[in-house]
Amino acid sequence: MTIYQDLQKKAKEMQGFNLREAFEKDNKRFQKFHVEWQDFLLDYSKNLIDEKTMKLLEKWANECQLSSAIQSMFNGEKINTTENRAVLHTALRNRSSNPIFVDGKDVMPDVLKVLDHMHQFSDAIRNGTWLGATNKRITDIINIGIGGSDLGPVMATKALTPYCEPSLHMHFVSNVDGTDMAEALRQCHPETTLFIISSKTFTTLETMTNAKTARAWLSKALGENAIAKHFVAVSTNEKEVKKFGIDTENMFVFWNWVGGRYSIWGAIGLSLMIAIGYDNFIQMLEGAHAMDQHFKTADFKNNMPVILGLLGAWYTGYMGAESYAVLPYDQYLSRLPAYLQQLDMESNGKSIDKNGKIISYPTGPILFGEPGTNGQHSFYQLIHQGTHLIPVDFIAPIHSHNEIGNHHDILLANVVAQSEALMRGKNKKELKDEGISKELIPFKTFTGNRPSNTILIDKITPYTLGALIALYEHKVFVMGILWNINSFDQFGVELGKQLAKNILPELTDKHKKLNHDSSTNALVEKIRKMRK
Ligand code: G6Q
Repeated sequence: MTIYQDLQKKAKEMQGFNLREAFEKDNKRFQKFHVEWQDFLLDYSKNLIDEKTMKLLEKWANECQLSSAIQSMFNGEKINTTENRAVLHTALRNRSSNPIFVDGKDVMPDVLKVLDHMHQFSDAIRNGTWLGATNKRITDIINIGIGGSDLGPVMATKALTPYCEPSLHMHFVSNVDGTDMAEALRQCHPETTLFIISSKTFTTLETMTNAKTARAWLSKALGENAIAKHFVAVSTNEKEVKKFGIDTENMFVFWNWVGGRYSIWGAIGLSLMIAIGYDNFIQMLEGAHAMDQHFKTADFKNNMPVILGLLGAWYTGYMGAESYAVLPYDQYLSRLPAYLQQLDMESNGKSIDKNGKIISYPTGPILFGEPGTNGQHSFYQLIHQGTHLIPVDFIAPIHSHNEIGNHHDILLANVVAQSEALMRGKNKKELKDEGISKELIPFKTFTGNRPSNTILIDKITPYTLGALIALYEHKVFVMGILWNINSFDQFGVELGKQLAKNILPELTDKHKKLNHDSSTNALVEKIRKMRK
């Protein structure tokens, strides 16, 4: 039997598995299925697994040569085969003195040079030695970028609010919808505003449109000569940056071996570094680097990203789960689900394997989430009583940055209670004992047996946030290896960049002949007519 057949057989067997009974029968269940690493505890005992399941999943990982795949990534091999690129976001946070080679060249000197450039610049903004064109201090920073050039800084700036310099106001403009830009500009004054144009390619329609609008706004107020003091760029494309009119002295570079959604660790993190300061930014890199070491060296049984990846692939591939929820019990982590949505769904939303063959098994799940306890008052209903199997990751810091009264105890009580309720459910007998009438019992019954991981972290700090993001990056990597897909390209996203470019001239030029299907033609015609 192949490992896939073994796992299928095991999944069938697990149809009769009951989590509540498993806990009742084995008081060492938590002991067996949890890992502690630094300030993190991963409790994965409330999953639809037994020891044999984990053994088989590990065997699967071994058959896929996960260990050597991990080494290949860290060693800078060109594992992004469709784009012939290395995948080295880990080099951006390499805090060891070890060199990392791409095409025979150690990339670390350049990585450190950019970090140093970011350090100088962010310090100058923070301490007021960098002034605007009229010699005023910068008070507002607008990061213009989208997707991977936006979501990381947005999420982390929010997550690390307690570490942000309160006199600096951070804004993030991503959408080409003029509202996004208009609302940011409304809050800013040209003399005290700095724009960071963040785009790996420096050709993305949304970002370049927003950047041009920002430039027009600024030069209208202060003149073209003011641009140099109010615009910097983060990009891999020096030629386009120059063309836009930004001094390359004020360009922060990165490289094509950093994927957009993995780019927060380097120059794309400039806005974040300005907000939290260099030392905190380095702490974030340290945390991620520590997680990298854990991922590289821990055996699979004690390896957090490996365990999360194996479980994720188990539910998607064998247990029929199509979606998956990430539920942080920390208001500062409110953008984490959106960030992970891109990380997971853009990386593993693939239906072609590494050999170019159509895949016959399910891959990347649909990820969603909201902070608790808010989500409890809306979509948790479906997780508790709906017809879908939705594995959950609960994430909670044990200490809050805002320990007011008993708020945090209430928050923590909720997260623990939710995982318990999903696991145990509530049966007829319990409902009867509570005095629930016979007619209502079916409605108030909870089947339980609904899986969750709980990740407890001492506190959300730059260090632990870095480790947490790296944990999920590596989890996604593990799943990609198990499914034999390239987690590092994104042709679906690139398609979107092309399509609008074709439609745009058709909307503005009403004489252009339309050659689409009847629906697309009609939509274009309607818009042309109404926008006269
Ligand atoms: C990330 C994606 C995508 C990308 C944006 C922005 O992995 O490829 O989200 O980051 O499309 O691209 P630019 O940085 O080139 O503007």
